[in-house]
Amino acid sequence: MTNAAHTLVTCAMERAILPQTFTSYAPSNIALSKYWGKRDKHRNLPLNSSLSISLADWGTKTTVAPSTDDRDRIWLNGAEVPCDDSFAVKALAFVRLFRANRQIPLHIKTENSLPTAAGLASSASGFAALTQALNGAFGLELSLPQQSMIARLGSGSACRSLWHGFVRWDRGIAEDGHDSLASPLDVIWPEFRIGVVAVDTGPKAQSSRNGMNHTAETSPLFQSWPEAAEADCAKIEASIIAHDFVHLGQLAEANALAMHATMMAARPSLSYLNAQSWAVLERLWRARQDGLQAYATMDAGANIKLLFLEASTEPLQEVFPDVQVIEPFGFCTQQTRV
Ligand code: 2P0
Repeated sequence: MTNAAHTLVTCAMERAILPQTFTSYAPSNIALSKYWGKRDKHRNLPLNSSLSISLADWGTKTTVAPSTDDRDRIWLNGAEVPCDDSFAVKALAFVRLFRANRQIPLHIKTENSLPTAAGLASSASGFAALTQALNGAFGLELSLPQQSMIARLGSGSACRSLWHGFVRWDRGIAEDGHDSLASPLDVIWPEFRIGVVAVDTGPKAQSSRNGMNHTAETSPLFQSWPEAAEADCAKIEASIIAHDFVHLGQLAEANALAMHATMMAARPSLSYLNAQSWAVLERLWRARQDGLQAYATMDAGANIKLLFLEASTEPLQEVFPDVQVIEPFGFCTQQTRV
């Protein structure tokens, strides 16, 4: 069975130059309409489309350079990682896609600007930045949509991290995955804000990949998820285009809660949210009754992300003094060949 992304990289590598040092940056992203469940686990092809907002300067910077000592080496946040560490294994397996069977040892340096205390996953920005850095280092000149398709093989949500702003990942229908890639929405919403309320910053007990598969395989509620999530995605896109914040917030919060409901109904039950997460949600719901215009979304972790507009920043900070505020449209891009 063919894999469109794999074929694309293999063909592109036929015109590769000898690797040159290249640095790239990709933002992390948070889904407003979630990806949860795959129709193909090997190609990371989703059952439903999803839509995210990128997190500006919260992301990953990666440098790919030719090896100076004839072997692969990898660094994370300044410290060298052993090649048998799970982080290095995943990254090097992805790099192997580009190298095929050729001997091209590389040095890879990756740095996350996501505050550790925010407890946000960095695999989306990590694989997006690595894809861009490999594309640059080998002079492949792949387009961003092509890179999105390739980044998806590292981690599904990485395909949405090739752009800033709102990004939609179309599920596609092709078996080889050539139509399952992301594209940016032509919408700028400078007042849009994300607030991160950190609840648990430790490693999660269950990876999102395992949690997603377990839910799809065992949860009776999962049967209705793909169709409902596809409909949510279309409605959320329409509310963004219309700058209808209340509708967007209501839909995004309901979509996140529905995703968590499918997990809770899994057998055995799965919950990434803990008592503190629910306490934050209850505080939000009470504040909303008192007039605060803010909504929540939650992923495969205990932390709560709040959606609000600039005008609500101060009242929101009164309710959540520790909230970390992100301005998704206050970004700059970095991409340099050294
Ligand atoms: C999302 N999540 O749309 C959803 C919501 C978590 C909850 O994408 O197996 O790490 O590598 O494709 O991309 C996290 O899943 O999973 C994720 P793989 P990934 O953001």
